[in-house]
Amino acid sequence: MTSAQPKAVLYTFDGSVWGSAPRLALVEKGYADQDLEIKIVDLAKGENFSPSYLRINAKGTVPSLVVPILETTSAEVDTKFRALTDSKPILEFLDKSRSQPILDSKGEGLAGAPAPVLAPATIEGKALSDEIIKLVHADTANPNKLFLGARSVEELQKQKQGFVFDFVKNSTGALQNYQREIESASTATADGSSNPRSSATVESLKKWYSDKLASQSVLRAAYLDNDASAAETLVQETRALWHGIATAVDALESRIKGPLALGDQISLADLHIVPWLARVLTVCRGYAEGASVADDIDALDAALKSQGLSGHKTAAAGVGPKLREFWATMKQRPSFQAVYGAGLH
Ligand SMILES: N[C@@H](CCC(=O)N[C@@H](CS)C(=O)NCC(=O)O)C(=O)O
Repeated sequence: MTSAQPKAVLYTFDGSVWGSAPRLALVEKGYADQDLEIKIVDLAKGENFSPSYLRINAKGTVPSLVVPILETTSAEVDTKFRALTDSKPILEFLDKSRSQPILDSKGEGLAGAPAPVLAPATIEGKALSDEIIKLVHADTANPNKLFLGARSVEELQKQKQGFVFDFVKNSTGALQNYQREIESASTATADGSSNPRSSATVESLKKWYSDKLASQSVLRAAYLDNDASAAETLVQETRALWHGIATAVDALESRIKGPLALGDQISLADLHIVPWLARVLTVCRGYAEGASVADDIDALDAALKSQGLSGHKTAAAGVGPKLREFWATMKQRPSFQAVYGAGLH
């Protein structure tokens, strides 16, 4: 990516789990600030639900990476863009786009930061990497749901006094506003004829907002409407989620080679584990409420042990040595300091 070329744009939010994965990758890969543009999509204000953002990422999630594709087949060089809308392909793209052969071909040689290869070198390594990435992205261990959840009605009352309540209120409010706007949008053109394209867009947006609001109904009713049965459902869902988290912690303990996921070398899998674990530890620190823990990972240890999560190795014996070593090693890295230096999220 030289300055003559159009730049890629990363849409992200600093407090988000998966938006932190490309942030870590940018540092690990040695990208400079000017290599790509970063645009903040404020999830706490529901900016990810705006029709303009949904045109970039139809799931309404961060991160997204919009990358230029140079078309050189015609006489003139034309730039088109394509959007990557999931952290896994985004990290793979960032890995490939700054490699030593590319730097050499641009004559940038050894100038600037090194560009380590993050993709595993072997078929076996790739299989393990894909397995680890899949397990931390499993919906059964979803760290965002954990953050918005509560293990008891008392815990929900506490959540209602803090940031989570504001988050649910503001992002739901934004979603409802966008829905109202689209419901009242006219698809008629100036001459009174209907424009099929815009009418199809309006219809698909209407459906999107209605589906999204339906998917958040338990959260909304539990937080904003003080609905007792929704509160109970949320508690049951959060308890089930803790089994998923414990399963993921067990799996990480048995899969991580040590000290990092695939051994000594940093790889793509590490940059997916860290955001997941950082958010899980943030939630566990919240449970511990100011109680002093020697290390963040001890808060996870305490949370796993205190919940009677039978059938999970690490819930019975505590967080194992592999995950502890992984966390201690990653915390030393400049990428970790750049993304989490001000605190876990
Ligand atoms: N599989 C996606 C998940 C992205 C995701 O869930 N992002 C969260 C923030 S960490 C989000 O944008 N949530 C907003 C929403 O779901 O409404 C990825 O890895 O990029």
